[in-house]
Amino acid sequence: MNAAKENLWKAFRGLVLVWIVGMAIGETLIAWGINNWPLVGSVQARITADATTYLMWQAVAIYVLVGGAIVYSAMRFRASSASDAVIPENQKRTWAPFVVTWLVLAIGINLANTIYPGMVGLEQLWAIQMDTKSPLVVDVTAQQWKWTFSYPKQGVTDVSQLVVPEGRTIDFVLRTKDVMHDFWVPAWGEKKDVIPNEVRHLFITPTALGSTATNPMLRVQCAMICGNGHPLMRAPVKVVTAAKFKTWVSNNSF
Ligand SMILES: [Cu+2]
Repeated sequence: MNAAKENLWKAFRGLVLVWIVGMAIGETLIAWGINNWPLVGSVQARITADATTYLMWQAVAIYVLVGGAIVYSAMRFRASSASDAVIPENQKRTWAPFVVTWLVLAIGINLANTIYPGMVGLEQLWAIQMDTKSPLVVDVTAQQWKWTFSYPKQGVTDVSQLVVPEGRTIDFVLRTKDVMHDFWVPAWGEKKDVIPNEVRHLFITPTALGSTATNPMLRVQCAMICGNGHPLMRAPVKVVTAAKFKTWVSNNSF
């Protein structure tokens, strides 16, 4: 092997080492972040959290590779004097195999991500919606700057607290009296814009018991700037057992 090739191998091994060390640090941080995820409180949130996690693992690997190559090259191939600054002939040409590999990899990764978690995840979310035989219907009315909830089948109307049972899919029927708002319970993973003159649906299957008092991730929060009172446009949430929900419906208290 000639000296130039030898040097290239050395550089390549160095970069691989940088990548491994960078990955170890980055992926450890990600793992720590996942263990401290605020609250995954619905079937749907599990799906979106898994997708986010998968993309984060991947993003760290690519970021460390690209960032590592730049920093590593800048240090290893630094010109130490003015005479060294003459660019060698072979560095003025594009190395076709590299460009082709890079393009194919980039296209491949993007395509793969479109399929998983993209299409697979959407399919899972839609399947829950399609498979639900008798969802609990909750009418949600947004207005500047408050939320009101009604349960048409239970005969509960205009309550300011959202009470839902655990483990049952809920069909939130979203309407607004004025401007655009956005229905969002952070722990449930999904959110949906509420648009004037439209009736929109969001299907959620809560899996975590709790309330706003014990975990602020369980609250309704408007997620679309809608005027002065927007940051305070929230409503308390209570996720209870099916039995407790029944009691609440008949007594309007627990
Ligand atoms: Cu708002």
